[in-house]
Amino acid sequence: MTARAPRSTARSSELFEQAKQLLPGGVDSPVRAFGAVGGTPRFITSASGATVTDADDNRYIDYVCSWGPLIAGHAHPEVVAAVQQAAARGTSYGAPTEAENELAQLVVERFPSIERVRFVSSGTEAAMSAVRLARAATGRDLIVKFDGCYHGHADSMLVAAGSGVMTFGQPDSPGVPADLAKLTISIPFNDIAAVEQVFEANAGKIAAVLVEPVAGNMGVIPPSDGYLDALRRITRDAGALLVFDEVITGCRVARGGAQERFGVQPDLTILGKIIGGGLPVAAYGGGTELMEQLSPTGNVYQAGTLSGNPLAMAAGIATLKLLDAPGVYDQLEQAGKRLGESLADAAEAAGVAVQVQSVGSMMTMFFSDATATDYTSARRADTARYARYFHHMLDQGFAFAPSQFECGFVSTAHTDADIDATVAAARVAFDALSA
Ligand code: HOZ
Repeated sequence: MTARAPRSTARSSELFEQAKQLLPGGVDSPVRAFGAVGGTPRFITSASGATVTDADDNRYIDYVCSWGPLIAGHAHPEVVAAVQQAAARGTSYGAPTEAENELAQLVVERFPSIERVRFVSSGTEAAMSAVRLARAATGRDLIVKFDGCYHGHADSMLVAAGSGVMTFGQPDSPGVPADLAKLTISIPFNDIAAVEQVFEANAGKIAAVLVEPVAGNMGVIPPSDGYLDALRRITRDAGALLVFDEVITGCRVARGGAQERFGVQPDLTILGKIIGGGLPVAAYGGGTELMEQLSPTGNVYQAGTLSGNPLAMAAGIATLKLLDAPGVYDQLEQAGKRLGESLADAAEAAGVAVQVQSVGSMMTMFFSDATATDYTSARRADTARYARYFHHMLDQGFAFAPSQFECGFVSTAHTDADIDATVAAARVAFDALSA
């Protein structure tokens, strides 16, 4: 299915006006409101493979992919069938199911650092629970994170955060008690000296370092050479836990996530998105001794009515099985490379300064003349120019994230023809920007 250039946004506009009378800002998650790029968010009515269709019957090649989970494309027949079959057997039991064992098995065989896994319903919940476990296990309170990294919206994590809070230029949120925020120390990403200093200044007090091993919520910023190894060494020496937030990178940048790709094993891993195949699932996992400190074996409490939900487990199992087909990760890698390199060439030919930063099938094109290595350099990107590019692409039927500071995703449903059509549209966009 190809993109079809938008004819009208009348119905989406009408729905957005209606939504604003019902939902704060008309949305359930801020970046979707198009605040950073202007214009009307498209209300989606259906999706299939690499495309989404909106309420005005416009069709877009989609690089948002529900912000990452849909690595096999929208409404993959095997995922849909698995969810339908599960739904027919009941939508939730509040009791253990075999499907939880099956998805857990698929997770632990992919991530050697994970011997036990606990399923929850969102990345926020997983990160919040991982922090609680890390504090309990170490008997320490301080958490270190990195400016522009995002670990969901739990109070302790909304400190110099990325994602929507970065998009809207408000890295902290009212409502987070100062006494709680002061237990989170945020320092620049990709700066080993800053980590050493923070451990020196807070000896014996740091429970954990949380990191997106490839930053994806300030746009894609890969770790510099040796950075993740340094985090591993410093945390181990200090008796602190290293927590990889692989909500985006897990099962994406390699079968076993960033920890496989970069060869660094964390103590705890936070997963989400792909392991739920587009349904609300996240998880945290680690070694047996650590994870068994959770209730009911241990006394660190965390629970959830919809945890391990059978529909969500079914979608996750079907998705992870699809990813085990031969050559899937090579295909994703090649598709990411084709898109990234072709966009960079097209921008250069048009004289538009961009930095295409990608790891496998996740990518951000920063409108900037210098590489983004951390929050400060990411922020130098020209967001107004990104907004113009975004709308030129949307108008031609290609949907990217409505913020400079998010990533785009390629799925196994994106064909070479889709990517070539995207690059042809980008040439038009770049020419318009340089005119
Ligand atoms: N800013 C979120 C992704 N990093 C957006 C999630 C959503 O709106 O679905």
